[in-house]
Amino acid sequence: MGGIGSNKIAHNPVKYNLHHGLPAIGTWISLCSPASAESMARVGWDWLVIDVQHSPVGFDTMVNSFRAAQLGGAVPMARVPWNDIVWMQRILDAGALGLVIPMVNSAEDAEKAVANTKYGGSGIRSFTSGRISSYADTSDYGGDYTDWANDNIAVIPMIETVQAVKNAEAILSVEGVDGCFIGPRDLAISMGVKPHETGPGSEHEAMMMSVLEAGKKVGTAVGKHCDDADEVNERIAQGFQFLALASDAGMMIKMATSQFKAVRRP
Ligand code: 3PY
Ligand code: MG
Repeated sequence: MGGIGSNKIAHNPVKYNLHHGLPAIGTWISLCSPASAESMARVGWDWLVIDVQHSPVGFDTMVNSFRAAQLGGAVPMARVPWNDIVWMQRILDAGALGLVIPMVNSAEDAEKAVANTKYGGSGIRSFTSGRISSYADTSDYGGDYTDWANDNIAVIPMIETVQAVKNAEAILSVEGVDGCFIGPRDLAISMGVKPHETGPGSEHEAMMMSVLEAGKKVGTAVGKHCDDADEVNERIAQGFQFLALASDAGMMIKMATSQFKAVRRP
């Protein structure tokens, strides 16, 4: 058993961090490019989320992006399009070691997200020896993959509506939820506030902090999407753990824009 790129993955380091009070920091892959995933992974992020909800990524490209992330040493994860067994099962069989599930608004939604991800018991995932099972156990027909998957695949519901914030403690108390991820923009939309009405001192910020408090109370990790490294550092200090720093597309455009503006034409 070894690291994320080896033949046998000992354990999922993202899940380990979330359960041991440590941060797990990554970025979003929205460019629909395995080359981007591979290069980003080699930067050193703990994980990469392939955004299957909001990028136009195709299924084959998503699978190759998982491979590329793993090759570069980052835990391959996906934001699934919806809390839906059809999508979640296929994306797990394709090799995601963690799922970020949008718009989880209640404990019932969270229970469904967990069930969609797990085998046996209250789980409804169906088995085949997919590509990732051989990284858990190389014996015939998946070996102990089902137990390994139940133990190691991270389940991270998104809290991104007013209703979800109100239900945060219940959502974060559901067995099998490894952490939550706040979607600040959808939360703002749900609150009916504009971007300039968010930030320090705002009701929007207070809502996000109340989710963090709920997480601390029940002992479940909380995360959020951040704009830049300064925010990631600030959020770590506050106690957030699962932190996304922007996206490959966002960082490319930001850097390209600043470089383009810096060029002096004769
Ligand atoms: C949001 O801000 O709504 C998000 O989903 C960020 O990932
Ligand atoms: Mg969102």
